[in-house]
Amino acid sequence: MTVLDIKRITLREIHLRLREPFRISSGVVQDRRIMLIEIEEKSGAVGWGECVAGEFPNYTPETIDTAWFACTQWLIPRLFAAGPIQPEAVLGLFDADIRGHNMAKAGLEMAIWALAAEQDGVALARLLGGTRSKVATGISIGIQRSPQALAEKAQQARAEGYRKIKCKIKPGTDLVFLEAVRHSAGEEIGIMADANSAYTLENIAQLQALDDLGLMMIEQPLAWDDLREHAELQKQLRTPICLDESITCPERARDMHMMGSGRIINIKPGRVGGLYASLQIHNYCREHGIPVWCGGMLESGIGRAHNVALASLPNFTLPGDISPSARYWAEDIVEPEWTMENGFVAVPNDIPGLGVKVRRSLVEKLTHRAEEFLR
Ligand code: OSB
Ligand code: MG
Repeated sequence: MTVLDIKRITLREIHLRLREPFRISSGVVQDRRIMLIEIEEKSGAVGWGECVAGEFPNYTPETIDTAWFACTQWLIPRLFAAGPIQPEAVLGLFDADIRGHNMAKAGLEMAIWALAAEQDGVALARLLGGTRSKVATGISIGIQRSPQALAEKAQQARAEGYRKIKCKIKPGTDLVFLEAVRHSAGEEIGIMADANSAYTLENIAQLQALDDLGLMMIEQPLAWDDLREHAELQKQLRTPICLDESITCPERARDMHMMGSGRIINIKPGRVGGLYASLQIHNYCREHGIPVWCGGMLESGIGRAHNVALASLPNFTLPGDISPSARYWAEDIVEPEWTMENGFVAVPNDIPGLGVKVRRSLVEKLTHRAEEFLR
């Protein structure tokens, strides 16, 4: 693998307004504050990454502000001190005595992967070992005002071709809401729920009541950092548990398997420290018969490019949260925008790097702060 000699890193914060507010059990977002990372090699080649941390620590402890701080204070200085580096080695470099801050680490690491693909003249998907030419797409629908409102959204998603419908739930907006979705979307399409840690073991009857809906899975019902109680719950639930928040590194994926805390993993590269850790989790799950799918964090077209590349790997056997650009943005920052056909997003296997061009002038226009680092 190519060794990269990094000369310049630029951090940018852009603001992108979602077409509609997105509500999960722990909070709501309308204006995304997104940190972009641009890395330039000695050769002049450039790679882009996106840090998926949100404005508030309601999903994991990180925020865009903690990530910015981690990048400027610890991670970029460490990268510059290390000299020429390969993408596979970046997370190891970062993890030595710098705990956590996975989304900050991932933003930089993923930009370096994109840079490596650019430098090698290969598609990022190919560089990662992707084998698909298109990836199946699911929609993630935020918590709605009423079961009817949710059912309408689900019905519309099915008509648009989505291959999976994920509904955000919390106690009080669960069973009746999901029943409405089942009725409006029909029996053929896979439906699942994502609780973002809104339940405890006290709610076990409420969760068992969902078993009869035949959901594909229920995502992260219990605490964001828990494995033990999820194992308790899985024993008493027919619906497979899929872990999201709890899987922060390959070791936690192994723990989930060993403890029986869940049967499916949602891999988000930002949450696990980047693409190298994502590959490790993917490989472990493949060896142990655990299906995985690629999660989303309301990314711009840059983060989406990384997710599409990752989801093209063979054990991503379930549809990912990889909606086309227009689902979230009036105007995306890449061209061409990401589109979906028949429920699939095409993998740009024949284009070197990310497979999309960053619209620099639009990025400049959306920028609220920027900081440049020269080596
Ligand atoms: O739990 O998967 C989640 C968005 C923000 C925070 C957490 C989650 C989500 C999503 C978005 O579900 C899915 C997408 O990007 O399409
Ligand atoms: Mg989730």
